[in-house]
Amino acid sequence: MRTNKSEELFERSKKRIPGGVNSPVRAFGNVGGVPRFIARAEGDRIFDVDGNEYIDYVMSWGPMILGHGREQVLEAVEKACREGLTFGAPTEKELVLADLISEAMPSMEKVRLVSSGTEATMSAIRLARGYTKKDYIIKFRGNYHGHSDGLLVKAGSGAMTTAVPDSAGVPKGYAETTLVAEYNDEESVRALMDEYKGKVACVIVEPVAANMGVILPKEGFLQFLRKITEENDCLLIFDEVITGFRLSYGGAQEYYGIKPDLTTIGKIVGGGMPLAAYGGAAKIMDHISPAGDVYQAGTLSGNPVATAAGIETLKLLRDNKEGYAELEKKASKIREAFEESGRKRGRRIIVNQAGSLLSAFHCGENTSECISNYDDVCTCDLDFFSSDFHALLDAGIYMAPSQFEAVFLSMAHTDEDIERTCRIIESL
Ligand code: KE4
Repeated sequence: MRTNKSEELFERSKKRIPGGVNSPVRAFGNVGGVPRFIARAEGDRIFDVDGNEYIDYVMSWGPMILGHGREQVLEAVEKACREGLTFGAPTEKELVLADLISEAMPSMEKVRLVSSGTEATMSAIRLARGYTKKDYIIKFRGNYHGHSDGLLVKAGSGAMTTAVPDSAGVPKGYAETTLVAEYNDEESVRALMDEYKGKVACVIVEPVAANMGVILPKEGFLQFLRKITEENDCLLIFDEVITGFRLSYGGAQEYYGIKPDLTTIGKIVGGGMPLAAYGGAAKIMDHISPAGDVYQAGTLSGNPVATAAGIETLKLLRDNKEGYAELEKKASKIREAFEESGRKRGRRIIVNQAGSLLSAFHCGENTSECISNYDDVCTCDLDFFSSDFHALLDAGIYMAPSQFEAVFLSMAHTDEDIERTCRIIESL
């Protein structure tokens, strides 16, 4: 496969852009090789600058659930562009989108539109602290909520109760009020709640973890979080930036039947444009400026082009909810192909799947029988993963360039392309 144009662009980009990319995971750091510079996309396909064509299973990390270039979305965006890219003033589209979000996820009685998932989670955390007047937050090791300082932390080895910054530039003081628990480990949450009794503002969780690969909540785990937050008078925040409109039209909260106090969404809700949101009960959200004293703002928040894309995307999903069952069936075929591929090679590949979200964990010799937390993920064989990643890429199958990400399908993935993908996976 010729990749010299991507190689040349990557070398030049590294001289102008840190790491040659505008978001780290795109640099193929986990798998090596040349990141493909993409020229265009259509349906379930992407085309790189060397003219290579791939079936796309990244779908821009989740937003493109309808596939690339869905006509109705493009038309709405083109129309909005002609009416004006941005005004910095309220528009009817923002209300239409907020109504659609609230109708899909009734726990989001009030909604604030922002421009990225990071902004949504950062603002929801500030709101939880302002509303409860408490400072500590609990997050889970291996959960990713964007790159705001207080969320960019994970427990240091052994120090599971106070975090150490995961990134340079995050002052220790910023991380000290971030407590880190273990995903699927109720005792680790209970211990923190007891140790910091009366001081915890919220628990923020990915209801299905998808940033250490896909890890499903154990039976009762989410219900436990709902109960222990109510008992401790703190808020439960569902970070549904990935699961929102992905697991089902109503997201994980509909899929699992749990009502969080606050929800953050992104990706799909913007239809491929920079748009995200956070929301919850009016009694909480009315603490947000200018209604209340928790400040949050944004020049391009709810801009007319992004809201046009989001409105059209949600309407198409709302009016085609049976598409989610189809999507899950396609994902199951991919899961079965990866499992078969491991069996044929005498290797273990464990695939976790929730709805159409899945990850194929390439097991190491010490990997346990199931992958249910961060420590399990760390036993995977990253060389095995990256060898399969590159074999698939060379065969025209574009999967996430990291063992710690998810496979994203779209409603544009044809049965033929799914079959073709399965054949290639099984031939690895
Ligand atoms: P953004 O700021 O990237 O829009 O959203 C941050 C975010 C928040 N919450 C969850 C659960 C997320 O998964 C994300 C971002 N997801 C990654 C993919 N794992 C985005 C890809 C990237 O970082 O380039």
